[in-house]
Amino acid sequence: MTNYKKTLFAGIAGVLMCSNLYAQETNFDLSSQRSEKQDVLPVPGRKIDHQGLVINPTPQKLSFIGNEKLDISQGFILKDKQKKFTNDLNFVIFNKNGAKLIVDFGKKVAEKQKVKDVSGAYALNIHKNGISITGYDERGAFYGIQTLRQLLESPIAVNKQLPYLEINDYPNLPNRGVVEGFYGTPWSHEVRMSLIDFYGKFKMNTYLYGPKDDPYHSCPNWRLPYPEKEAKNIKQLIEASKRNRVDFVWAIHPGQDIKWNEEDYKNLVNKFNWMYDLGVRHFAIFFDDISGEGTNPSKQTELLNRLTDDFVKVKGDVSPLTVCPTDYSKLWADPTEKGSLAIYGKTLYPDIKVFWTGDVVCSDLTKETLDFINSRIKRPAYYWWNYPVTDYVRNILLQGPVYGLDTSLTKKEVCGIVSNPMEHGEASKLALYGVADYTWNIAAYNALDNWERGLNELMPNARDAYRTFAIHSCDTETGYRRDESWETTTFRLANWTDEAARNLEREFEKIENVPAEIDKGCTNQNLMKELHPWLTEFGKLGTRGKRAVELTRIYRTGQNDTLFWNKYIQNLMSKEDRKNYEAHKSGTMKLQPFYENAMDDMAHEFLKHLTGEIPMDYKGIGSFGNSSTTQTKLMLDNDTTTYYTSGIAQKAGDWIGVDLRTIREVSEISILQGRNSIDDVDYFDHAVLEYSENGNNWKALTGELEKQYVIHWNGDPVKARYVRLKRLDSKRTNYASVRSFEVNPLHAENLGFKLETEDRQQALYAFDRNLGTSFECSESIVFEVEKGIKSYILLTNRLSTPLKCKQLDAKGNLVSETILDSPFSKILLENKNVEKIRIEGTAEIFEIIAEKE
Ligand code: 14T
Repeated sequence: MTNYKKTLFAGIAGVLMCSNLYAQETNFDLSSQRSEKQDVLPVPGRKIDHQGLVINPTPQKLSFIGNEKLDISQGFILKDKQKKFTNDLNFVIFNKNGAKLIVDFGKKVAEKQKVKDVSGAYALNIHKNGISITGYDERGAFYGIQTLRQLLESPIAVNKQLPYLEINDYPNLPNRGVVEGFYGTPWSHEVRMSLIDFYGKFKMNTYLYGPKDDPYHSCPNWRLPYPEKEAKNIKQLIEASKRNRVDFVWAIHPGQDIKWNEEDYKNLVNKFNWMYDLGVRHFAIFFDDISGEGTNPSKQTELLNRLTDDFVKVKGDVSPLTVCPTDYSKLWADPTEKGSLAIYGKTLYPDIKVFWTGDVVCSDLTKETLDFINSRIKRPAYYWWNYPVTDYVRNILLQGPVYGLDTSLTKKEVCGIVSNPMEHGEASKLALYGVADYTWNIAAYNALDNWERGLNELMPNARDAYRTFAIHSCDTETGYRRDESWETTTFRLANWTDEAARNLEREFEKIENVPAEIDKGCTNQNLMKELHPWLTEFGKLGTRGKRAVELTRIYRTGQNDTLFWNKYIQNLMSKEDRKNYEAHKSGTMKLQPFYENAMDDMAHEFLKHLTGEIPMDYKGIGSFGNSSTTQTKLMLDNDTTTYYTSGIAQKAGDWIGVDLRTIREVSEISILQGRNSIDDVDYFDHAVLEYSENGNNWKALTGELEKQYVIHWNGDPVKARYVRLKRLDSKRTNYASVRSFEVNPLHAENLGFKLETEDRQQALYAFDRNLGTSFECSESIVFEVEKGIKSYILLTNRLSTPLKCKQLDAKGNLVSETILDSPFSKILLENKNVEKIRIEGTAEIFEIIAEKE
């Protein structure tokens, strides 16, 4: 792996997988360039009653003729005028007494039927003499056949009768499909084959082959021919593409180590020739995500033009090339006359298609972004849509509606759209069902309705369960934000109503049952395999959520502390639970936050009820789009290996802080910035520490803190409810990350009594008035009894073995010994002579609360 690639991987992995192995090697910091905006827009459109007739993509024109119907109970007699389609019609029963089915194509016949003169256009007529399909070209007739298949699969055909109708249909965009262009495990051969059939079925005509981690597509082996097995597979993909009238476009990604010399030019031509011999007739060159010499735009266009002259034109049956420029997004493209895009516009042959991802890497498709790019490259851009790709959030599965694509666009502005999918090919089909619809019939595109239909298509026998999973699996949490759980209303403890609680509980119950239902109803084994780890976690989230609602009811009765605490710890996530959830998460927008907030709020109120004082747990806040998500908990979890990260570039005015829930005397603050303290880039390198009573008026606690990962302040107490670290003037555009943000950390010296245990620092968490922290006691903890105390409440997690509680006098003699076997236990002091308590055993202790006489 080249150094650059390592860096790039780290960019992606660093963002999501908390790995920063290579993060310091870079001088071209990609992670900071991925500054997607974080507004979550609602899904447009509405569900429609299709009255038993579903065709995807939505036809341009469909009209019923009268009320009459064609009887198809005897099957069909086929007139395949150009003898091209017998293999495409295996879904119909042939019978010499059947209804007539005529299939033909070509300019002349098409003109007669008023079929539009674009590739893929067709007319399908059902009338008393039978059915006729007329394509503008072979592809058009094939699409007519796909429409027929869908008509026959529709409920309107159950009685073996089809209504008389006329369909006149054509695609809005000439290039529609998929670019296998993600980082991560490339699709398997089997999944690719299944997807190619899917493209054909839904009238997508392009499959760009360019998986970043195929070494023969990119570095290091782009110069070498494919080994035999891979070559055989590619041949098969080309065959499958032909059957589906899909253009198989083979892409090469040579930019990281290409030399602009004759030798590498020959290497490229040789590779293209080998691919040509395997059957490739459509080629693309990707110059994305590279650094160094390869990025030179003049050399890039020179290469493409030369290949057009020497290879494309010479072969005669190769179509014009496609290119992805290094400046594929507005985020870092030089907009000036001297910029690479302008150079493309001036020098690149006009028939070469140029990719563009929009204003950022993962962006919505807008007229504005197309105006920007088209005016520079002097042609309608080819849109590379980075959705539903998840290579930058690999713990997420995107199952939401396809939206964010302007529905007033035409081929004058965009020559085509390819979707970059997830490494989970089968699970990407739901999104591709939408892309197919949008690219075919842009003005009629109805995002929500398309998604509703897609769910049916993918899981007809477990549709409702799949819908439940999908509606809660839409958002990326920190990347390209998407609406999620839009039918679910959650609430905070303070806003409880019985009705809202019952509704939410019902939803969580549904969620709990989803894994079993999908398991039973999903007939696509490969899809099942991809979904499985997410479904498992989703089911658990259902149980957690349901229990959180039940627990809230118990909490609200306020009657039984022991019962509440037992149920509370039963519903807490263990480290292991969290790890598993993190690896395959869904419900990040509403469901998991509901659980987290409910549990935190109840813990807070419960401790307040036991102590009579406001507990010390606090909340993360900040200026970033994800500042109010549960992500901020990662800086308050006493684990410096986990961190909150903004997930978007930092800018002027940004800040990260905490809300102490009430005004307190603050005398000490400790912050660990960055993902680590060695050359990390994700931090405020010019910052100031501030406090406020009301969140509006802020006062500084420090001067300018320059390049400080570790920030520590103590001084005369100030009254504050809010504390924050604010960015000052800086050129930095990295993410901002905080590992730990402590206010008034508890010190053993300030406890007011003595504490003896193997790890005193950790043991403080048993006395910090915060149920969000705990002490893992492995042997024993001994603490001094303060004057005026009559009893203690001990709050622990589930106990695997009972604890021993020894009361000792001043000399260390045993006054009493009792067994504690409940997570909620009370220790009553035997007499005034007891000076120490010794608790023995293994337990996670959340809090030890002293009760005064
Ligand atoms: F070619 C491009 F249009 C493109 O999008 N390239 C990559 C693509 O392979 C990847 O799947 C996609 C989504 O993560 O984004 C591009 O790769 C990046 C872009 C970044 F800004 C990788 C890391 C980045 F920081």
